[in-house]
Amino acid sequence: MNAFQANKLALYFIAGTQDLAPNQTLPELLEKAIRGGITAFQYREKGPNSLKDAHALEEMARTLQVICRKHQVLFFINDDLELALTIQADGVHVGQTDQPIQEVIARSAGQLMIGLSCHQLAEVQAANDIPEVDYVGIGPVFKTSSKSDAEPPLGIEALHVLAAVSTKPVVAIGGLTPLNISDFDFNTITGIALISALTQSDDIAQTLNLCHQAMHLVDCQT
Ligand code: 3NM
Repeated sequence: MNAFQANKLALYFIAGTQDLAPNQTLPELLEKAIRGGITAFQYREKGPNSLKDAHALEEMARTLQVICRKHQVLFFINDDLELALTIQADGVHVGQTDQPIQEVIARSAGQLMIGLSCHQLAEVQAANDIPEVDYVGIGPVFKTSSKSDAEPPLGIEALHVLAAVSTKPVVAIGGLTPLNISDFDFNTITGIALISALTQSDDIAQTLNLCHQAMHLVDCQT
């Protein structure tokens, strides 16, 4: 991952069918988030109410990928290496209990960027030793309602301890809002990943604008 791509981890939106409110659609939500200035998107179908049908899933992934490409937003697939390879996504993101990272590396052979979730020191240190891992997701920082099997919240201090150990770009995740990221040190944290702060926002542009301000990013709304 080059510096240009790492910068694009700054505002990282994650969503799947399970995260939608009754009258939302993923393409519409993604378009709104892109207009608000997100720089990366991860398509994540997981848990109750997620899309299970492989054909429908690939079709949705391709639709979302087209939208991301049009706006130069990085497009990641969560925990589905075959789909990421089939559609030539920008990257794949895996957790510690998903498909083993060495398998992902062996199969993707430089075709995909790779993100890995880490929750503790040993995992961050192990990721440091794997050159093919492009960035780490560290969390959950706060309590989250979007991941039923989430680890206990780390809190801000532990997040920063882990981020300082990481030699990779760090994307913080879990319960993040424009308000609670204001104490983050964005010299050590490259980006923030958001699900519910955006899927449950009444005004996505405003929410992202507040994130921009908290992160001291230059305004990149379109
Ligand atoms: N991964 P929200 S927490 C998908 O800790 C995910 O690895 C986590 O959703 C981790 O922004 C999480 O709604 C859910 O809290 C984040």
